[in-house]
Amino acid sequence: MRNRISQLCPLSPRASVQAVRALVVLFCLCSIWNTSTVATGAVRAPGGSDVPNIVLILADDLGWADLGCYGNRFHETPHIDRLAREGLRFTQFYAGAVCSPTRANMQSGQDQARFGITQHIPGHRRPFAKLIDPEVPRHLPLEVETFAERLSAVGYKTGYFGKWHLGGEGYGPGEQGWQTYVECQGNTVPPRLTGGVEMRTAEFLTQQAEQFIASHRDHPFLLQVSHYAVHIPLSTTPELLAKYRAKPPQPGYPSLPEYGGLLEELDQSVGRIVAAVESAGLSDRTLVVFLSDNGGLEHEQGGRVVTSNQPLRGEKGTLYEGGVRVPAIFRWPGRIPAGIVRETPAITLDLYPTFVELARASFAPGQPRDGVSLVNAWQPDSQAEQREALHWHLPHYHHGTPASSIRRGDWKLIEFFEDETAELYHLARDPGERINLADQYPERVREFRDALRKWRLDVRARLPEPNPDYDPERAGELARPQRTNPARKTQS
Ligand SMILES: [Ca+2]
Ligand SMILES: [Ca+2]
Repeated sequence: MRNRISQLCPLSPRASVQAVRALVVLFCLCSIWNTSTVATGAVRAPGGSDVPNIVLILADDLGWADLGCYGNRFHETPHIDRLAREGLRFTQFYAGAVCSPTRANMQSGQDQARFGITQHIPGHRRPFAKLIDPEVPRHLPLEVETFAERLSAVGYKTGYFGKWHLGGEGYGPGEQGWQTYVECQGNTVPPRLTGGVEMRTAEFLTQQAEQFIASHRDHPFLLQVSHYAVHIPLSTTPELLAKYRAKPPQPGYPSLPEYGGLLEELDQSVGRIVAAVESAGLSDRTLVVFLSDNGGLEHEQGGRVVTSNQPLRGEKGTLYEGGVRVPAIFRWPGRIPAGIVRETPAITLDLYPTFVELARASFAPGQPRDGVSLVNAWQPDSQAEQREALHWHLPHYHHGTPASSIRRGDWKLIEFFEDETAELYHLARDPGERINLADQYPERVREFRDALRKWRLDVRARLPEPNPDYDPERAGELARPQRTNPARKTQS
């Protein structure tokens, strides 16, 4: 049985249509929810009782420096911090620079540049900027086999709750292997979707997750909870707002009460989802993964300061570390030793092969695999880098200008398309990317740029082009996407 609620922007005509559709679905949802989930779980899958349940909790726009276990002293995140104490915390885990690219690579196990989902869907454009950026497809292709589809094939029950951002009607979680799903956006869920009163989204998603876990305790399950927190527009409960307004700010840190409260809502949700796993008696059979989909947003468009990724440089929408390095924690009592901290780089692409390996599922024949399994990361002797390089391709204007980047070992190069310049950093000595070493190491710059160009050709990455309407005075102006020519641009 498939369920879907889609709550989109109230100003969009498409949203109005979907809201009406969602209202209809809601009545179905309320009446069939219990039967759809309870009826699924009498026996464990043929794979055996030793394949784990997998719970993936995704935060939205949560920054690398926002959590207590990553050093923050203003926010209170005891439940997420507890996961870190009881499991594995990565210090150099990466995602894409914005929402849809990360979600595309997570679900597909392939770099998002292969699909052109290198910007949030539907993207935005700057008609007078120096470059015209490639158009972003409106959805993840259905023919892509997601990890939910691969785990479904070996008997897992799959549930998806929250933000999707990989396509609208016909391209949602239900079309990509998620058997039970509720899709919603925003930090509140209106009464017409809850069937009662307006509800905080974190609370709503938590309730869906608790029900799903309780209903599937006797069968291997894959659960993804995709929170909207801590995405703007910021809001929180009156109680949490008052609590954080009364709290002394952390010196040198924005310490926004609305942000702190919203993050605490997220933290409480994590605590309750883990409690649901524990009360179902599934702790030692359940991998819980918590991470963010991109780096923290430091500035809203109007200039308001939101959070800080310090000591990292940059923010969401840039390829500096603050844009792509995210918190990531794995907890599985009895299998992952408590309190491990890994500095080995890893990336959201790695979740797919990790889950396929743990579930004893198989990869889709012929489908590229761009990540590596992280199961080795919690073995006692594991420190080795398993891949040659990590790559990012962001050929769009977001909080920076169009760029690509590559990391090999401790070295990272960012290539900017507007002026064809490059910056080179040594992340171990300079994690804040303050000292550009490009002039000192021209050979390394040449080598990295060649490797980046070769990778872009391999994944058929789309590139920006010179803009004949370029106007330096108006370069920052935004326009709604209206282009109709979907011509695929590839590097030549
Ligand atoms: Ca995001
Ligand atoms: Ca598919």
